[in-house]
Amino acid sequence: MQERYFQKEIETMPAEQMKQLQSEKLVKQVKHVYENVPYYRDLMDKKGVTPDDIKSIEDLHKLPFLSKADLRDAYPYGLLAKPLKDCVRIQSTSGTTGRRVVAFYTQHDVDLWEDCCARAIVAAGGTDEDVCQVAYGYGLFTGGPGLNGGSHKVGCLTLPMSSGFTDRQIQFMTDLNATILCCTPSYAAYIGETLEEKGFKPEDIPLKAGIFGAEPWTEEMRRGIEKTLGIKAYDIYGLTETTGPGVAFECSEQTGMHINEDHFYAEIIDPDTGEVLPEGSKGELVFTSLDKEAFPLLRYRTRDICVLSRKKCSCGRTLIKMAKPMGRSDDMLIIRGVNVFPSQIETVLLNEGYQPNYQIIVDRKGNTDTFDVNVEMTAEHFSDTVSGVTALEKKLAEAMKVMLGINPTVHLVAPKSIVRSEGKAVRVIDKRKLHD
Ligand code: DLL
Repeated sequence: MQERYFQKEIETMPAEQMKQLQSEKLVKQVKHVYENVPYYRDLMDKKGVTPDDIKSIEDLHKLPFLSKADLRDAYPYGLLAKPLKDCVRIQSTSGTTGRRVVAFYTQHDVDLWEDCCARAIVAAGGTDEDVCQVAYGYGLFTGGPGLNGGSHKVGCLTLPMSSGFTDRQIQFMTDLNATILCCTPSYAAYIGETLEEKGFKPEDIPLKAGIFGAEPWTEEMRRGIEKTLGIKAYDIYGLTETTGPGVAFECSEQTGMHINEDHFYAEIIDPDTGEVLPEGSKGELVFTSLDKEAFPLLRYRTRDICVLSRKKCSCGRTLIKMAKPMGRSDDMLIIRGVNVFPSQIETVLLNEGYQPNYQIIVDRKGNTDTFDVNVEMTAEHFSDTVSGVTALEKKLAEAMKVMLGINPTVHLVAPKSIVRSEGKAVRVIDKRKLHD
């Protein structure tokens, strides 16, 4: 099949020309941020760097980093670089404690984000003849809105399903002959399992491709999904802070994801020292948005551990590639597609009058994550009836649901029964095998 591109000139641009484009955009972007974001201007002043010091992409390393802690400190409007009247949308994801990350978009930002998602859909073989079923969550989560917009740009008939209601997903998929499915890999596996239980064979399923991301998944999982659904499964990566899905996307070669580097410049750093590492090294991925207007983060530390490669790709795209993320340099977990920080659980426990003696246990049954939190009972909360304890567990689980957006099963356990560690407390037991 002849390879198709959504924006060929950019996607196949020679590296030198791309560098030139990135340099021009960066110089403008640094000025924009310095002039409009006092928070970042202070960081630059403290580092002794001014916009005049940034003459090309080679000077990027002179700029300070931003991290989730900065987003928390500057919450909610402190990193906004455009007047509110120019902003048209927010999206949001978990913060490390009670404050969520809120990202802002101008219409220009929404457009460039949707272009990125459109590139991903076209790379997965999508055209205006396709029926694209978007089963990522809609709302504050970026998955649904991002792929919805990309699907419109490609001209696919878009089914804005959101996630869940699996029987309804299957009904629409089969009645309307959906050809592309966009959702988390674990939900794709679940849909596949349900179709299989209902007696569908891969050849009865109209799908030809899937665009799956937002959480780590293995090659083994990819093969399983491809087999049950009878499709080719493509990875897609992104994060709310930079836009959402579509920061990077897989092509037919399926050996890593092309980064949309005309919009997002990627660096790999040593997570301990901050030193920029050469191409091919494993380290923390850092992104600079080169042309976003409202929420243009410069040198944002993603905490995703990854490797970059400029090896020639058979699809003809020249965009740099990132490997599947290989883990994180912080303690963020992704449970059922939702980002969870242990510190969020701790915040809830303290708010509810418990001690921060807890343990999170994550496992996977079939294709669904299980999420249990053991919490030590305190003297003040003590109840000697089973119904009393159940009510307390339910109340805690509800408070955690409000903080996290997903439901844990809470177990109140005897005081001092959670093993005390002599070093760092073991807060998380993750029994899933998500990394190859
Ligand atoms: O998960 C955006 C997204 C939506 C990506 C739909 C792909 C598809 P956040 O909720 O901000 O945004 O979570 C971002 O999720 O830093 C990674 O740790 C993880 N992540 C995202 N995509 C992948 C992937 C969305 N393909 C965080 N593989 C990121 C592994 C991923 N991890």
